[in-house]
Amino acid sequence: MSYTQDVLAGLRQRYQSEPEFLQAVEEVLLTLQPLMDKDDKYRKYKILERVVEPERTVKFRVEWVDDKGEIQVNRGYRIQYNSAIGPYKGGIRLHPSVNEGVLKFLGFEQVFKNSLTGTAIGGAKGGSDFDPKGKSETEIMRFCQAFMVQLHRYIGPTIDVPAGDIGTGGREIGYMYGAYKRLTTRYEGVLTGKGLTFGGSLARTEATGYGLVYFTEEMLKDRNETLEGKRCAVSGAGNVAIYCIEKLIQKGALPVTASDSRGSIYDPNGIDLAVLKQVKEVERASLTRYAELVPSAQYVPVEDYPEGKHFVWTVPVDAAFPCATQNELNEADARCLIENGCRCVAEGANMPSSIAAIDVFLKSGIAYGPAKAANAGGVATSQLEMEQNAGMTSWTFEEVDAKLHQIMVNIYRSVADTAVEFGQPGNLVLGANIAGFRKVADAMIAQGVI
Ligand code: NDP
Ligand code: 2IT
Repeated sequence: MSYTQDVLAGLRQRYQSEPEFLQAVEEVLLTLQPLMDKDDKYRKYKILERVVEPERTVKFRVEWVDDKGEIQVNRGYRIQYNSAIGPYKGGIRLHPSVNEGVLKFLGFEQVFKNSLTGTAIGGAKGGSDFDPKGKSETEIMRFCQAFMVQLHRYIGPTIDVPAGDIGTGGREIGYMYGAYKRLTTRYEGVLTGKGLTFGGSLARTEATGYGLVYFTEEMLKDRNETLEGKRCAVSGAGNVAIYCIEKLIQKGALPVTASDSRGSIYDPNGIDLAVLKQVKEVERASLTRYAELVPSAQYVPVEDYPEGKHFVWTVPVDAAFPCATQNELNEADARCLIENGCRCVAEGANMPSSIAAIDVFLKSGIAYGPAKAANAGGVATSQLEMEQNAGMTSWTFEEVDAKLHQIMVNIYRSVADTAVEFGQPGNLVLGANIAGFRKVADAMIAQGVI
């Protein structure tokens, strides 16, 4: 059995109850074999066995009091996955589906994504099964404070720097930052995605979506194409989706869909960004509200999705941008996209495509940008926020955006070149995994068995 298969077999036995984690590891390990074949040192130093295990997992109880005076209990986590190339860095997810396996998949991906940014940040992920939906402003605040009562002991600007993810945006980061400061009496860059009046970076809000589109432009450039005039399907209606849509519009493309957990909207005239922002960022309402405000939009509730498919991937488009959550694009969705003429898929969400869907994309020869490369602009700009905090300075929007753009160009180049180096030009999955892994693995070897 090959080294990668051998390690995978062991993991499948040990972590049967963590399907998302096994899926993320399988996707990475299967593409690493050519590197293992080239250099035996990774096997000699047992790098795969080591890199799949988090350096440390912190689990804690989060207790808080709701508006009715009732005590609520949630489970909190921080998975400090790998610090070989820098302090732990990664978001905090607040969603009822959060468990240790989900956060392990996210942390594992984060290690290689952060490596690809070309900056010195290790990988981590955290979160809680707290459901922000239907909670009042004061309940959100009390939860964030209670979460930080535990988390503050384990983080710091050179130790571990959390940020946002699903359910954690600027509001939640603000409350967590306030709690950290009160508990530690330290004013320091311990979180990213902060408000602009207390150390946040301009363009961090936009960064993941903008970076995704910059990456897509590079993929298309290599095929002598641009985004101009392209019809695009986008899923999600949160931070990543909104700023992906914004940048697509700026580039002359026509995003025609968005979705949330209850349904999707399709507007053949193009999504009205101002209305989408009003509904999602200001009113925090469902997309049914968007359909009320924009008569040309069709609203399709989840119950009416075609059997086994996600509605947005059934709309004929030139390019698709999954920006909601993991496993939101399956094999049938992938086939449907391609049959309808889609020639480009770039992932804003983490692990949105199933392994079978990825296979369909790779075999079809379309431009396919995997998450850990395509959505790395968010964490890369978080690192720029850390840099500004450390230098006690702040840069203009244009400066940060220009650095983000250059980082995405560099990521594309290194991923595409690595695919060529290993004899599989255009396979950006292999390129991203090998390029991300190699730097971390070599740093681990250099630092010894610790
Ligand atoms: P948000 O919470 O801002 O938005 C998430 C969106 O996805 C919402 O529209 C939400 O719908 C929808 N969604 C979430 N879970 C599900 C689900 N289980 N089924 C259907 N729809 C769902 O999160 P972000 O935009 O920040 O994150 C989106 C994705 O991008 C995630 O995979 C995240 O890990 C990834 N990502 C985020 C980065 C960041 O900087 N924020 C950076 C890189 C990747 P509803 O409103 O109904 O809940
Ligand atoms: O998945 C991700 O890259 C994020 N949620 C952003 C992490 C960060 O530290 O900015």
